Amino acid sequence: MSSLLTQVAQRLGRAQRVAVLTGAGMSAESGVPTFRDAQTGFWSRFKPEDLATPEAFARQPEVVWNWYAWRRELVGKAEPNPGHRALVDLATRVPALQVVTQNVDGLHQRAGLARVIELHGNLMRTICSRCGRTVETWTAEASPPRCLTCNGWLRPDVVWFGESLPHDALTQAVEIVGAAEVALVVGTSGLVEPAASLPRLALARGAFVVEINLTPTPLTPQASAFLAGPAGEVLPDLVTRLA
Ligand code: BJW
Ligand code: ZN
Repeated sequence: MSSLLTQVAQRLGRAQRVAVLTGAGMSAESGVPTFRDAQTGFWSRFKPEDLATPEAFARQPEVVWNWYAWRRELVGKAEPNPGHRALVDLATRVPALQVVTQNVDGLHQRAGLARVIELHGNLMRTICSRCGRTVETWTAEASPPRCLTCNGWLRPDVVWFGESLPHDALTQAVEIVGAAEVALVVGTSGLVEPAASLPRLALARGAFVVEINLTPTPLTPQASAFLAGPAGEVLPDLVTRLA
């Protein structure tokens, strides 16, 4: 493992363009449960895949709104972990490094990364499900609260199953991953499309694709290197070896 880490660090040290694709495992050590982790307490009776859909919101708007309100509070209290901070450090050492995240928690930005491509939106933003306006404040009288402009239900500004990803974010992600010499794929199960196809695009374009995860995923057999371990330990270790 230690010589593999050194080899990966050497690749990173030589690279001009590095893309980093992150998933929920990136924030696990900040105390944010991953998407496919068992939920705790009241929410253990629900499957996230069943809540993160427009159909669930139409059927049970109160349940879906309250689930996101609970997660918003959790993320608000969470802090970036050593893995997030290592990527900020790495960004200062590589000529062009771009993080593309599936996470909706904003922890990369809070760690100090100026530009992050968010493929699945951001939990901390709220929009109107009818007129699409971004809404900053609302009264907590109803769950979900109503838009003051059009009376539509408010919802989190995230991408649910069956919804399109933000066009610009996806276009930029494809460009960046397609042009990268090294791609780090951190803490994602690789089950959700189209994000799951990005590492394969990098491989097809000849990039050195490094997967960092606790457990193997469908990408692992194709990855150029698999670094097993928590992102909050592997990433700082990797950056230390760059010198
Ligand atoms: C650690 C760790 C540590 C833990 N260190 N590692 C092609 C084929 C089949 C289906 C489709 C297809 N194209 C589109 C679809 C449909 C669908 C889809 O992909 N379905 C699959 C489930 C089969 N995709 C969509 O609907 C997308 N829209 C779209 O494509 O529009 C056009 C279209 C629509 C319909 C049909 C065809 C085309 C939208 C996807 C939106 C995903 N949204 C969510 C919810 C966001 C809001 C919220 O958070 O509530 O995004 S779903 C959820 O999954 C969330 C995540 O960003 C995403 C990915 O999850 P992630 O990050 O990989 O987390 P986990 O929990 O799965 O894995 C954690 C990993 O970390 C694990 O591997 C752990 O081992 C690891 N780990 N601790 C390192 N410390
Ligand atoms: Zn509205």
